[in-house]
Amino acid sequence: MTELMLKYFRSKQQEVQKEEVYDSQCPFCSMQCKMQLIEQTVVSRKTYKTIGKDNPTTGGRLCIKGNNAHQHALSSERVKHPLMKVDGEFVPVSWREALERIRQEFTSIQQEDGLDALSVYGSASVTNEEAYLLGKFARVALRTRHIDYNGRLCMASAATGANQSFGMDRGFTNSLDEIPYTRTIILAGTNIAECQPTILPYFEEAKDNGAYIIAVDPRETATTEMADLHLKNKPGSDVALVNGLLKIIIEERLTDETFIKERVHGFEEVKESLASFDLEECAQITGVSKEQLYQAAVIFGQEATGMIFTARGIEQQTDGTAAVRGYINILLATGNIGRPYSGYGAITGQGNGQGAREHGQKADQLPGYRSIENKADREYIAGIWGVSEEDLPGKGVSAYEMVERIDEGTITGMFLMCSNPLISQPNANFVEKALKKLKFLVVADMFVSETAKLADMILPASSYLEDQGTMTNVEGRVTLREAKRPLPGEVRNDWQIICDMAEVLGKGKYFPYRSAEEIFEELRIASRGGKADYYGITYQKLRENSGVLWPCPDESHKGTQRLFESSFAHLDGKAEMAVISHVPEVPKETPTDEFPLFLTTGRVMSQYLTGEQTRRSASLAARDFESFVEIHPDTAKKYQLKDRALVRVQSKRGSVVVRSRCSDKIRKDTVFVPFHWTQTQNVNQLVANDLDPACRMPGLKLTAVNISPAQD
Ligand SMILES: Nc1nc2c(c(=O)[nH]1)N[C@H]1C(S)=C(S)[C@@H](COP(=O)(O)OP(=O)(O)OC[C@H]3O[C@@H](n4cnc5c(=O)[nH]c(N)nc54)[C@H](O)[C@@H]3O)O[C@H]1N2
Ligand SMILES: Nc1nc2c(c(=O)[nH]1)N[C@H]1C(S)=C(S)[C@@H](COP(=O)(O)OP(=O)(O)OC[C@H]3O[C@@H](n4cnc5c(=O)[nH]c(N)nc54)[C@H](O)[C@@H]3O)O[C@H]1N2
Ligand code: SF4
Ligand SMILES: [Mo]
Repeated sequence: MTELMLKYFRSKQQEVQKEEVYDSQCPFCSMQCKMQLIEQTVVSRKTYKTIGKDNPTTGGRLCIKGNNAHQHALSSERVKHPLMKVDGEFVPVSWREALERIRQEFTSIQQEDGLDALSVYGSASVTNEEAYLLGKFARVALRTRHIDYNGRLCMASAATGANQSFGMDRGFTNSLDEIPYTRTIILAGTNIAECQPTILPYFEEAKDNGAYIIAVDPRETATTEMADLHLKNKPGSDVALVNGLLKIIIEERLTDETFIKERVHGFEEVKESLASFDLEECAQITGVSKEQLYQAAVIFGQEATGMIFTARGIEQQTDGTAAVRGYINILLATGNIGRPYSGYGAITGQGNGQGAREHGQKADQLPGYRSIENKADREYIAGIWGVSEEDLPGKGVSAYEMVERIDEGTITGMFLMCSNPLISQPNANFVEKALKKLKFLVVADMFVSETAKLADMILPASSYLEDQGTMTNVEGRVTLREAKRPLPGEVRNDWQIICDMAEVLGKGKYFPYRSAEEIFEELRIASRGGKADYYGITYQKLRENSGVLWPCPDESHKGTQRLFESSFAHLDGKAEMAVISHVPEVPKETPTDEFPLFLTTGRVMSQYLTGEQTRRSASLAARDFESFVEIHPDTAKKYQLKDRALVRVQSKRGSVVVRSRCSDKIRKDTVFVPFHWTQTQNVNQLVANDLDPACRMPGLKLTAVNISPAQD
């Protein structure tokens, strides 16, 4: 730095009259990068900057979304008062008025339509404390069976698959720091380069150390570019693909017989089921040549260690659970699990995608990954909550099925926290029609989201800078998000909003908490002895160790780096291989004359989910300010479409108009549209509502469509 520059910076520093530093974690993806917001006051103007902070998972790295996260949190569009809809317009009201109205409406709905007529729709972007409390609120304060959350659209198949195969579901079986030392990696339906950018150095290091990377994706992405071999398969063909790979591994005698004998059930049945599966047929279904299938299978089977990572590309399918189980089959058959540098990872999506699926927000679940249908589990949790077991409701229905119940008229009221289903649910036109039928919809959000516009009441919720609590990141590490920035206006923390609603409903004695930490202390006990055991974790321990990997059963326990080293979580300690069929139970949409192309959906780096947050950040919005359709140039030509022109993409259910981006990186039979935009660009108007029978997740990644130049 020159003398002149130094002088300039010194004088700049002197101008800073005040500096506040707020510790937090990124509000976006599952990496949960630790960060600091630096707020400087210069003369009377405030400036803001976000910087990364060192931690074991991301080492201080941030991606572009994290760098700009404060922009939406500080946006003038934040909802700062409760808003009540009066004659179609939102008017600010006091918390007292808002809560009293909620009491009246919820009480009358339950009197008229029954306890189960009220529903709760939660999120995996809230803290563990809030996810836990929302489950308790539904069962104890409302006494409804109907609670589910946005994770049903996200990770339900990964969770179900892991539970069925291993007996337990922590997304990553190994900590991230093992990745650099593995010999082979399969990345199936994941775009980590855009969706979890700060994870990349682990994979780059593996590559530098000589690992062979195989990617499975219908598109070339920044992630597949890293791969040595890219299987550019047809959308929705992953079950056939994994069956083909496993057949080759078995035929080439690359299985680990000792491991199979000692630790696995079901191998013989799987082997038998694959005997009649023809690899020519596999190549035809998947669109991947037999040579490439052999190359992938033999390299993965031969190497001493291997890891498989899956994400929404293979999971958001009506046979997503089967695909997850198929990839796990490969690991079990090759003995690549429970050992150093070998294991499975379902790459979590939302900030608390892992923790929020463990503590009772799911329709069939109680805290600590307990089951609402198991008598002993019910008794244990009822005891902690101070209610009787008989008073706990039973299992409810999944997120999309709740919308169907609303349409049928059996659910008539809803409390929705931290989600935007109008944009994120499939079959969006139906979802809108259904939500409009609700007698009373309460939405807790930071903004007037597309869904909040339909609400009768909006409650102003806090941002990541203002809401302390724990989040469980991609590797299963429980982390403490500090959040000291004062709440703006009348904004309240989500946990406080839940407690306030319980209070007016006459159930305040069950919700006496004064801080997130007090809730966590109860969660610890509620999870004790469960599969997701957090009992040994305290806020102090999280601060001292920068996070703890669960399970952590007692205070002297250091947390669990690697799962399944000596046994799996099923009762007899063995893992279960699964016979899976490439003919799904729920038929997939296949291209027809009328709708000849596959549509798949996903993400871009600068936008996050339904875009409510990132579209309010000037720096991020500027990068991608509108949706698009990625399309092969030959396909564009065939349908008389120009590059960068407006295109109508249409399915049986609706249509969107988006701009074409011609690229030979995508298959000729497939188009790709991201789902971050609303209204005429909301791609979920096109997507089918078929659900995976095992986990009730919609097949968001596969729709049959046609394309044409937009008229205007
Ligand atoms: N920038 C950004 N990052 C995010 C998010 C975001 O919205 N934006 N969201 C977060 C959340 S909640 C989640 S769940 C994760 C999602 O993370 P990912 O699952 O990695 O993201 P997607 O783009 O949905 O899908 C991944 C890839 O699957 C491919 N794919 C589509 N169909 C198929 C198929 O049939 N088979 C195979 N093998 N692949 C297919 C797509 O081409 C895409 O490249 O990202 C998290 N991180
Ligand atoms: N076609 C298609 N559809 C998809 C997907 C896909 O790949 N393709 N992916 C699916 C996936 S993986 C997911 S995770 C879902 C996500 O779907 P959603 O949950 O609907 O998406 P978000 O945009 O995260 O919505 C969060 C809302 O909560 C608000 N919010 C943010 N933080 C807070 C907070 O701390 N408290 C409160 N009260 N509110 C807050 C935001 O302003 C926003 O309105 O979408 C799914 N839908
Ligand atoms: S979006 Fe994900 S990778 Fe990017 S800074 Fe936030 S947590 Fe980290
Ligand atoms: Mo997600």
